[in-house]
Amino acid sequence: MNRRNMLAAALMSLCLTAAATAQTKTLLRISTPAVTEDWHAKMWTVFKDELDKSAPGQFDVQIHLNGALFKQGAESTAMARGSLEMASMSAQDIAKILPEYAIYTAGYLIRDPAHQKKVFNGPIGDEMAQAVAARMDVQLLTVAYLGTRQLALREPRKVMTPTDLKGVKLRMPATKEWLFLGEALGATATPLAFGEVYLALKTGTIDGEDNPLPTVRSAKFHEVTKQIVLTSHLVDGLFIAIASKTWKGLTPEQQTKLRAAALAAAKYNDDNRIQDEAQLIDFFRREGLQVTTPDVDAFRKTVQAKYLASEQAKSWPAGLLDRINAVK
Ligand code: KDO
Repeated sequence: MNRRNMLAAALMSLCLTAAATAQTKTLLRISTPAVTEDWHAKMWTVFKDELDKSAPGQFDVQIHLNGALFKQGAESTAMARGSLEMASMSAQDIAKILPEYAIYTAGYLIRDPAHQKKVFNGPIGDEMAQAVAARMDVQLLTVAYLGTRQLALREPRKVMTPTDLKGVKLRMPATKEWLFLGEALGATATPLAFGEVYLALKTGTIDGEDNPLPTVRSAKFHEVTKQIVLTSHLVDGLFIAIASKTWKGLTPEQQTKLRAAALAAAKYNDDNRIQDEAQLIDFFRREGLQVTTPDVDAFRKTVQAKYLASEQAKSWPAGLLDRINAVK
């Protein structure tokens, strides 16, 4: 064999080895509407790094941000159909298929991040995870704190109680549970995908939007809003989820490692978001926004009353509300 042939043969065997390795790796495509700078986008890199360390060469983790692979809300169907392996799912995504769990979309239900962790990473959360696995073909691995949702308005106004939001076109994500929340707050809820919010605020198609403060900053909504109203109406969470088909194809050891990587990712997200939420009010004020505190008790009372009187409350599992409230 001359030198050139030897080189070609070496190259060929390298390619074959690479192809064989790629084939044996489990593909994990991840899709999220989150923007690059948001903690719940960055947490996926933590997930990937953890898995590459604990199970080297076993997984091919591909992260797709900005809703580039699947649009917001389409992830769970994509996972069930086998065209996506992982995503973060909201309670609203779950409620589309399991209306009884719309309870978790209710304003002023979860009290704070610690309450959220205890509810979802304990027996109450396990019940929902079992129902999700059975009916949606998706395994929920853990909850990640998305943050406490506040209002961001294009033009400043005095907002003390829900009545002050009358006529305000408040963008909400496009499902009926989200729209219900916007209306319960007293506003006119307007459905729009997350990726379209910045432009809609800029052009005035909407008067405001609701999101946790870290997202307001990472999606740069503060550039196109003048006031933040600290309603704290939803302690929001996302569930790190994997398609059941993928999950069942893993060895128990791989499942343990994958769950550990998901927990590490959630912890990274939670720690950073909680720290950010404590600091961002000053940041927004420095950026020239008004940050105001309404009568949160008035908002809580009105919103809770609307949920309790709603049609959806009739399908909440008996006793679940009390059990959630009793978690300390
Ligand atoms: C949003 O569209 O406002 C929302 O905050 C809803 C969440 O459930 C989640 O989809 C989130 O967007 C995206 O991950 C983008 O941050």
